[in-house]
Amino acid sequence: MRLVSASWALVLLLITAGPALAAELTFDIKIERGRVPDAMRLIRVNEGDVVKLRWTSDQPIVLHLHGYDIEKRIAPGAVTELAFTAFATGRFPVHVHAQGAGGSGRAHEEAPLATIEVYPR
Ligand SMILES: [Cu+2]
Repeated sequence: MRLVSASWALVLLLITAGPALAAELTFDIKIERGRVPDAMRLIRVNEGDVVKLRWTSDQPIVLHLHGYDIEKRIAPGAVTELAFTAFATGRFPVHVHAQGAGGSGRAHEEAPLATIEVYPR
């Protein structure tokens, strides 16, 4: 009588070297008079990264991250975090939405405040 060798199981053992570990990335972004410093206008991350955008602004402003469709109201004097997992690749503009009457305004014709680029892993 022979036992079915367990070695077959070992032969079939797959070592799944998964994709490189996703990073957790934090960006501090300062808005002054509705603008972001040039050095912070393009934010590059990789697919799967956990991205935390920590905004401050000298005036009240509503931001909209397109694609991920996240809207955040930024009040002066406090840090507002906009966090997301970068599951979708591509270029995603951050727009300023008009405040007050009408809710989400149509500010999309203007250049984006910043752009998030998510690269495939
Ligand atoms: Cu928008």
